[in-house]
Amino acid sequence: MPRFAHMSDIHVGAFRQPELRSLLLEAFEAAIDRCIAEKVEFVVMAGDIFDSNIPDLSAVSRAAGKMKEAADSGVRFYAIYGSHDFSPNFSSIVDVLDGAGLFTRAERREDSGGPLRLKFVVDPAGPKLCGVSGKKLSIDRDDYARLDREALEAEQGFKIFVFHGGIEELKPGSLEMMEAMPAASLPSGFAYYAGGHVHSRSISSLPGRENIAFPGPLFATDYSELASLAHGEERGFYLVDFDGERVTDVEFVPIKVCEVVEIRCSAGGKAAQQVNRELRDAAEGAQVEGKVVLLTVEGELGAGRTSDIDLSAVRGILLRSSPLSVLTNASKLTSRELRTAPASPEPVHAVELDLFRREITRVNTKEARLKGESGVTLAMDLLTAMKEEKRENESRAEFEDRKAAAGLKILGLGDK
Ligand SMILES: [Mn+2]
Repeated sequence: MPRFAHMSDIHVGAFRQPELRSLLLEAFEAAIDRCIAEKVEFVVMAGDIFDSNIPDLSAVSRAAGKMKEAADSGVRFYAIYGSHDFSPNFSSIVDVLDGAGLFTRAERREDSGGPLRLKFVVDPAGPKLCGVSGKKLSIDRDDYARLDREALEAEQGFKIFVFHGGIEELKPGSLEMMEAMPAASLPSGFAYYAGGHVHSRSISSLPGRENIAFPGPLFATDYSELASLAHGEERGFYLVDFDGERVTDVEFVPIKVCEVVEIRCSAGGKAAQQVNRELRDAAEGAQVEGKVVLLTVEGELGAGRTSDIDLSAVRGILLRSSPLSVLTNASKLTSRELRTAPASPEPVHAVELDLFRREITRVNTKEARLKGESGVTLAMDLLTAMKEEKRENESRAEFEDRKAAAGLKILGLGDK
């Protein structure tokens, strides 16, 4: 029985730490090795193969080398862009690999501005693939609004639709804020819907649309996803058996490249020295050799400042037992002392407000909300949003996306 593999959201190039970048590549290599061993006809990659449009090139080179190895043993690759590796203005590494013949883009548009027509790519084993790439800030919403679904539904044969976006009816509870589209946006009657973008594994069927699958990442792409690994979440990809007409079996193939452990300390109501002591004790007792260690401190300190928490000392203790990597996260640590500090108006804030109030009278527009005090509020909100800084472990693309989305939301131009 012929089979194909479905992966997504691999995010090659994610993480600043070389050892984590390397683990991510190991996961990719293990997945491709398994595809070769299982003699898959082809691999469908549903977007976000890379963490940005131009990721770290040594990571790209290692990933491309593995794909070449698979290609040499007869495995074909079909890919679309995701919101991370797509760029509206610049070339993406996906274009480069497409140009080099390493994979085939599953999105073939015949776009003349009217209805969006897609062409099928026919794999030598018979399946017909088509898809819509994920783009930035839902430019793809317009694609689905214009999509000529009837033509795609009329096509005969074993069809796979490749897409990168959440489905409203299937959104996991943990991602309820995620922007999603109704299942009706997808053409009906395909044998398999190879989805990406949702970093949480699921496969489900809805009326008229069977096998809507999201494999999620092969490893992790940030701190919180590493934490889910520590708490037992499995990551991997789907292996799909098919006959000429339909899917006969879908198997989840777990990929595990390392152990991840989390040392979590709640600082709630405690003094800084006590938290330091607890952290040191936890670090002394932890079995961390050869593992990725996450050190999470959260909650509101009862006494002392957040800067009194000495994470580097705890890190030092952990490093003595040869872990693969130690990551710390105190982004949810606050202190009562800081919160009850006298609230004096921030001088910078006052200066900005004053400046906007003076200048708003010169704004020449018919839009009422851009004028007067509401215009000032809008300008202040926008300025605050644009001052946001890049978070630890956030990629440049994620950061830019987040910032642009925040700006559009304030302007009332998007709801992401
Ligand atoms: Mn992704």
